[in-house]
Amino acid sequence: MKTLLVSAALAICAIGSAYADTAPLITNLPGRHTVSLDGKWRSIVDPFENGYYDYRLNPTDNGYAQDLDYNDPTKLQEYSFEDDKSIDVPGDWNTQRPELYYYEGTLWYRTRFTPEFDPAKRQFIHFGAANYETIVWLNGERLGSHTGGFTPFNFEVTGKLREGENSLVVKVDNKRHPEAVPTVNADWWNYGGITRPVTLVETPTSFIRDYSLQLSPTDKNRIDCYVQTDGNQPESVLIEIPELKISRRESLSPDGYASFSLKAKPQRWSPAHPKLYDVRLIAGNDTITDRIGFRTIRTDGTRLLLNDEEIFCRGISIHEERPYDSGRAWSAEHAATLLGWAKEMGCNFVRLAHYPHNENMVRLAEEMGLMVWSEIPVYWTIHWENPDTYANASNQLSEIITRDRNRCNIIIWSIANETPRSEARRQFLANLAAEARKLDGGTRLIGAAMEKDEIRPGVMSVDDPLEDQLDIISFNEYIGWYDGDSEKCDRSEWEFKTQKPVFISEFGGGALYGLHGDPAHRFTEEYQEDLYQRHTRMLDRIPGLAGCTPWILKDFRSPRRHLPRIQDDFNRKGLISDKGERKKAFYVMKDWYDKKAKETPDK
Ligand code: GCB
Repeated sequence: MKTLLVSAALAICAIGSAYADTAPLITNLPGRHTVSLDGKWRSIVDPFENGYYDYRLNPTDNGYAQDLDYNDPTKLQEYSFEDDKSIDVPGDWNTQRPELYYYEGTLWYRTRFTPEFDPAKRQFIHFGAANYETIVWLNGERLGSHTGGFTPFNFEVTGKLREGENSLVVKVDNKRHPEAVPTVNADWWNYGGITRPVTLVETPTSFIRDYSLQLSPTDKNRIDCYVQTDGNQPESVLIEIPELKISRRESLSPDGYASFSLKAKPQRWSPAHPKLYDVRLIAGNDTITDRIGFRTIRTDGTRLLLNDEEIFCRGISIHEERPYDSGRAWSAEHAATLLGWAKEMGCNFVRLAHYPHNENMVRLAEEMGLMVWSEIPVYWTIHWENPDTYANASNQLSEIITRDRNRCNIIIWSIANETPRSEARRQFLANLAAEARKLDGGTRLIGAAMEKDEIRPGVMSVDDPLEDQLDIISFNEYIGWYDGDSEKCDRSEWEFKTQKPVFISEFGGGALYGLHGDPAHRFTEEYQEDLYQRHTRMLDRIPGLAGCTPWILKDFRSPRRHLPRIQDDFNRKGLISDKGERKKAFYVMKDWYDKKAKETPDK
């Protein structure tokens, strides 16, 4: 265990990669001294990237990043942030202005802010996420760049902040690329912009950058820990968990690292008792706080064991979209509504599809007793043979594990969704699975949304070599929607070669809320209701079924859905409409989950 944790910490120290020309990631922002930079920023829409490339297409820092005021008509200047429209940060740009609804390209953001800061301390600017490629300048000086739309990143600005007004300029480009992660084709809206909060973080010269406290997977009376500080190192770190009467001082190595174990008998976190402990870490002048839960998760044959007791995952898939107006969700309020709907349906589990969701979702789910499947956007036709594509996926994986490693409710890291089978893909995903295990210290399961196979007429299974890399047999199947009609559920039987928990990561079908008719007619609520009724009966016949996450909680925007008056740019497979109305199938799923909760109660 110790070696695993050491290598995890070393891996996340790696900086300056092509995908993250950033400072090493600072974790647990809610537990630190921070100032929000959110609000109304200025913007320039720049489809030809005129503010960045000169007319020979050479990149320059001398363009819009310089944020010049336009007040001297004798000089030639062809931009100004002053007269353009403002834009909310955080927030996708697509739902803020009608002309940006389909926009894919570069948009420049600018804020001017006057921070209170202590020049004797260190400062960082942290982004919760920006989709997809981001370059950042402070007072005209380039701070760095980041690639990937759903993970956090930060830049050190110590010694770069001015007393008085500062200019922060951010270029965000959400163009799709074949070699990117995700690639050009996906079934969700490519919301662009600074989609999560921007924060100024102030720390002492030496501070606790990252840490891990997780129950040992093999000993329920042991908490395995590491701490990584940053800067001129203090000699030791103090960890306190007052409720467990733990107060432990550990020496730090010359590079600010300590790895150790604590003897403890914590009450374990579970959906029925989502117990979290107040934790305090102190190193030198730095103190941070967190609330951390402790649990184990493992498999035994086809059973999924949370804290050594069998659990059935009553789940639902969720896209990160606002509950009532379907832009990118980011706030605690959005999370409370979405997760509240999941709870209302009887869920104890959520699949946060198809990319890492904002931290509010994960943290609130933890408090509400919802287990989480966390996913990176390795989706469909990724370029398996391209080493840059791998480096990009691996960077996103490492950033999300770094952000969320202390969230005990995450029990599955999912490394891919419906990817076409090939040897190159197998190798790519085997490497990612190994990385996830290493970074995580082995405290979670590895999954992926595979696809089902009809191995004989009417007999369903999964025949995918990727399964060898995974802890569960997790897959999407759309019997009754993409595969036959609803009655196919009645005549489908299931068998699996291996003894692992079976997890259906997607099934479902579309319905427009309020469209009623014959259960044989697609897109009526009755079709979806009938499909769910037959489906739940089929689920009852699947050997080793340990959970499922039907597709999906709420209708979501998709550029692939063009049926007028029914889809209108929405994927209608939600059990709840884009306006928050429950469709009939919502209640079918709720009834089935009520039954499952009686059969396998949460402990
Ligand atoms: C899938 C994908 C999901 C789509 C869904 C659909 O298999 O994983 O991203 O949105 O099907 O509705 O077609």
